[in-house]
Amino acid sequence: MKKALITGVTGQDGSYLAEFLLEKGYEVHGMIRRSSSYNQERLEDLLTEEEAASLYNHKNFHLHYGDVTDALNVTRLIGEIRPDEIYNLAAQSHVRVSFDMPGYTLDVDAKGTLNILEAVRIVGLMEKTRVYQASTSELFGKVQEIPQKETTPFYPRSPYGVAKIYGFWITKNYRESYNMFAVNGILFNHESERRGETFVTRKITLAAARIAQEKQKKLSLGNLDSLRDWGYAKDYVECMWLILQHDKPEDFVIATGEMHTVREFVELAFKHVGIEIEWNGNGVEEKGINKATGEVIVDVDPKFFRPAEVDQLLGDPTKARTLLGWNPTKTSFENLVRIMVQSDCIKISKEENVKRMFD
Ligand code: NAP
Ligand code: G4F
Repeated sequence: MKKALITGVTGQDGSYLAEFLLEKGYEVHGMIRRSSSYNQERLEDLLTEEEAASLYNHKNFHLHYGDVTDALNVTRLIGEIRPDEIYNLAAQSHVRVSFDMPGYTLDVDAKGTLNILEAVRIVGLMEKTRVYQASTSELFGKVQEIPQKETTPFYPRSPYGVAKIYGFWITKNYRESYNMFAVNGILFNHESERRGETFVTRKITLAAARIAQEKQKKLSLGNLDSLRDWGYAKDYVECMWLILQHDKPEDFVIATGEMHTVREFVELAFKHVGIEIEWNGNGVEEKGINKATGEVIVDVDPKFFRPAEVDQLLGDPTKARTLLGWNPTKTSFENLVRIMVQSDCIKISKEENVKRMFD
């Protein structure tokens, strides 16, 4: 039985990856941070009702307290678990927040990656353990060619992107210096019903669900013109695994090869709840109006603008399709938006039912 260690197991990707690896028969170890409040909601889906009684009783699933910035802890955990595969997904992953917390983002996203690689070296697992680093399309930032592929030069536009550049290069450096199987997945935006609520897609689908059920009046957003290559997180975790099963340690771009504006995402999300949006005005004055009622339900708030923006991202998944046999269009953009809106409509109506019980 193969052993995998996932850092960032409580995040969107970590929870899907843990499910995926358990299904493949892995013994899965996840690193969780100590928190004063419960932080394992995304993991609950992993468990049967019986197993849910105690997360720690799942036969092949083990959680360990840890933090990637704590080199001692990381080294001890890797030395004790001796994993065949490490998926380093832990990150301060919010681009806007990285402008407010550049130092912290550096510690987690850059130094944290070094701590993992160095731990593998120190405990003598360089030949055994394969390391996956969660790199990102934010490395391309101010894009130098369209679409972006493995050979496209980087030009990051945020403290997050800059910290992740260190993670990318230190992973490549350990591969070249120590002959380690250490690789980067350069993943473009991927979303799901488990996406954090302050990323734009989830903010939109939650708002569409709430506005349709009259629980919210208006959605305020930043840059509506921004273009992203959005895929489905569940499809992308499969690719993380495929990258580590490849016969050679290589870096891969993972994307759908299609991009859409934030505005298009909004239109489609509201269409799924039966609301047609008409746009009026430009820039900060732009408004999204409910065609049926004439109400303004979307506006622009400059507080959501970024000091430096990544205007567009479009990935070329040819290498992953050809060498890994991965299907980049398994879940279409339309279907992704539908899945997310549907899930949020159910979530909001459940919350409402519970609230009614106490009214
Ligand atoms: P996410 O939902 O924000 O999850 C991040 C995870 O990292 C959470 O489990 C978080 O734990 C954990 N974490 C944060 N700081 C940590 C620390 N110091 N030590 C240990 N764990 C820590 O992110 P995601 O969307 O799943 O993304 C997974 C990875 O892929 C990240 O590295 C992200 O930068 C990268 N990535 C994501 C995308 C995307 O579109 N989703 C695209 C490219 C790359 P808590 O739950 O305790 O906060
Ligand atoms: O959803 P976002 O916050 O994601 P962003 O910045 O693209 O970063 C995500 O994808 C990266 C991969 O490319 C990951 F590495 C990273 O960890 C993260 O998962 O913003 C998407 C776009 C941006 O251009 C932003 O300016 O949407 C624009 N936007 C417009 N209004 C907004 C909003 N973003 C957020 N979060 N909130 C808004 O109200």
